[in-house]
Amino acid sequence: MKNKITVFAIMSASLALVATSEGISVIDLSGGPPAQGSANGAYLFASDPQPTGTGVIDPFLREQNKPSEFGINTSISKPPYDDKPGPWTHDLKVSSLATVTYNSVNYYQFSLDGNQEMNGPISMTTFKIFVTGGDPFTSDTDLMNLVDTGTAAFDLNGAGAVRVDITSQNGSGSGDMYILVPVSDIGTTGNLYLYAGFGLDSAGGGYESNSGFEEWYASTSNQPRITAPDGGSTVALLGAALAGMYFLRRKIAHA
Ligand SMILES: [Ca+2]
Ligand SMILES: [Ca+2]
Repeated sequence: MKNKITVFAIMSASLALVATSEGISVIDLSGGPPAQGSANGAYLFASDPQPTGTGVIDPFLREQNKPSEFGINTSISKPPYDDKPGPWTHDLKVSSLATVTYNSVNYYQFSLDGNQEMNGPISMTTFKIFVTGGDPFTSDTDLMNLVDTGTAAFDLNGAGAVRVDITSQNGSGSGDMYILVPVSDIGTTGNLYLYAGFGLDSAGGGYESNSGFEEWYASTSNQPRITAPDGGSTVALLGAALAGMYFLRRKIAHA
C-alpha cells in the first residue's frame, strides 16, 4: 500500500490528474500553463490565449448553453444539440488535418477557446471523435443516431470517467486548452465529427457552462500548430510512474 501511494504521488507531481472519491479522474488545467494531463492515450495542455487576426483560425465547432452544453460539428443548416449554426460550425475531413509529433508519436491537435462569465473556468466531461466514410451527414437525426449508437474512434472517457477543468479567457485567440489525439485512433481519411460536452460531471463536480460560446478548431495544413511544451521530461516522468505501477501490479499479482 505504501508503494501504491508513492506511485500516485509521482503521477500527481507530473500530471494534473487527480482521482476523485466518485471514481472520476479530474485533469485540472484551470490554473493555465504549464498544467497538463493525459487520459486514454491523449494529452491535454493548458494554453495561453494568443490573439490572432480574424481568418487566421478556422473554427469548426461552436456550442453554447447553460448550465451544460453539447455540440457536434456539422454543416447541417439547423444543427442538433447546442450547436451554434453558421460558417464556424461545419463538416471536417480527417485528410485536412495536420499531424503534430509529440515524443515520436503522431497526433491530431484540437484547440478549445472557452468563453465564460468573468473569465471563469469550465469543465469538459465529454470528448468523442467519430469517423465516417462516404458523404457527410445531412440529417440531424442520422447525426444524433451516430452519437447515440455509433462507436467512437476516440473517447476521452474510454479508459474511465474524466473531467477536465479548463480556464477561460475572453475573446478569440489561440485557445485555452488543446488536446492531442493519436492519429492511430483516428486514421487518415473520412469525415471527422467531434462531439464535446461541458458542465458538471455525473457526481455534480466541476464548473457549469455559461455566457458565450465555446469554440473548437483543429490544426490543419494551413492552420497554426501549437508546440507542445515540456516535450519530454514530463512524459518521461509519467512513463516512469506507469512502469512503477506496472511492476507494482505484477508484484501484487504474484504475491
Ligand atoms: Ca477563451
Ligand atoms: Ca461559455
